[in-house]
Amino acid sequence: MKARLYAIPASHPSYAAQVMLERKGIEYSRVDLPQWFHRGVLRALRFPGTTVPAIVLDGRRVQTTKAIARVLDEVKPEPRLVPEDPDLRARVEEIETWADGDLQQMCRRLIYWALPQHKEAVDSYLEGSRMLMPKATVKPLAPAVIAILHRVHKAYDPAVRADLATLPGILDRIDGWIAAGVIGGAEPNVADLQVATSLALMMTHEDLRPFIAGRPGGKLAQRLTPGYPGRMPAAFPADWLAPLKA
Ligand SMILES: N[C@@H](CCC(=O)N[C@@H](CS)C(=O)NCC(=O)O)C(=O)O
Repeated sequence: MKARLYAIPASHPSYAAQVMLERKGIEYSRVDLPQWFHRGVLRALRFPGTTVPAIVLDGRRVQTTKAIARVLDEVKPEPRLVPEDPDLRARVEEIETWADGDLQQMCRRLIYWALPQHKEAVDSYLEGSRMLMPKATVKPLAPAVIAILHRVHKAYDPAVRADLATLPGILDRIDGWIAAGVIGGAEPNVADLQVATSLALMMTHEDLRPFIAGRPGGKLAQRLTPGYPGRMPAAFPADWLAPLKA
């Protein structure tokens, strides 16, 4: 069994799919596509959707973190990504759905709010990527792509300020799920991977790392996502960070 993973550098769901393949022991190669141009490439590769992660597994095309996890459980049941126990499964899938949607998107807003102020940080997010095109051809396009994604993700001041205000409550909930044993076990499930990769991306913000890294959720993210790329210098206004300091 052999897989090819199509990703975008530093994409949190792409990293989740990568860890899934690694945990399953499935041989894979990773190809990083440049943001925005990835759509044409995915179309050319005959993927129906426009997002990464996207994998080709023995000729089968699968897109989205959720669908990839289920196909991997089907072709290689152990270790399980989606728990078999119905009660645990229900709780894990509820967290997975929230993280796949709201939490992933919050991370995108935070990054695309900060990147326009620190365009030089792009280099750090490309570290370790295996780009389809040479980095030298991708980097000059970064400012234009960042401007587009800032608008696409509506990474505007009120939304980002509200995100930072809700972050302490989100971190408390994550720590509660770890304490309850729903996530944070020895073998990660789909909720672990969704949550951990989002927290890993959040911790690339110099502003946010001190509030996350020492907590159970932050420790889980560091355990599951070693070497997650990216460093975002301090960017958020002090009063936006006040809820985290409280
Ligand atoms: N929740 C989905 C969404 C994936 C997603 O939106 N990925 C982003 C990268 S982090 C992407 O492909 N963006 C490009 C686009 O929307 O065209 C998943 O986990 O598969």
